[in-house]
Amino acid sequence: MPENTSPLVSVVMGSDSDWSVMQEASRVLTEFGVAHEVEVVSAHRTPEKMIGFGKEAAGRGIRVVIAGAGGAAHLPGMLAAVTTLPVVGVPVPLARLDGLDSLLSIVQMPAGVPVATVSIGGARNAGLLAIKILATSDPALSEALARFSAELEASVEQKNQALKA
Ligand code: RP5
Repeated sequence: MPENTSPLVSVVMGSDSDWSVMQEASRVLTEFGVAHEVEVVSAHRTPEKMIGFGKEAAGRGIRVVIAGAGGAAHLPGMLAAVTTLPVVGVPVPLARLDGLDSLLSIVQMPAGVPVATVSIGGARNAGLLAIKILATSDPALSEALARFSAELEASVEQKNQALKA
């Protein structure tokens, strides 16, 4: 499926060190032909950029923001505070605490400022969730998702048959 030229999804992360996890979001978006951008935006090291980025994302045509961060992972929540776009949060696991700190930092948002939090390191699912959000108004993407689900189902059955062989 050809990608559109202007990005519909923004994949942002607190540090370039998050890329090894966050690249899975970018990869699945590419698989589905969804135009997206990738950017390092730190809530703590580049706070002014973060606020501007969040405020301007919708105006630039972005429809979903995927934000990954580790440790004191404030980026997804702070972006959600300054944009009306849906924000999907990815807890990035660091060497210490195995990502539980990241998960709790992202998932415990106050009422009124939601972040759709995926599992620790769950960047691929974050990408798929963004695709599902876009597919609510894109029949071709919806059909691609249906094919993807059918292939997933078939792969489980193939493994089942291999076990029995
Ligand atoms: C967070 O601090 C980033 O999202 C990253 O997961 C973590 C560590 O960043 P680096 O010190 O590796 O740049 O803000």
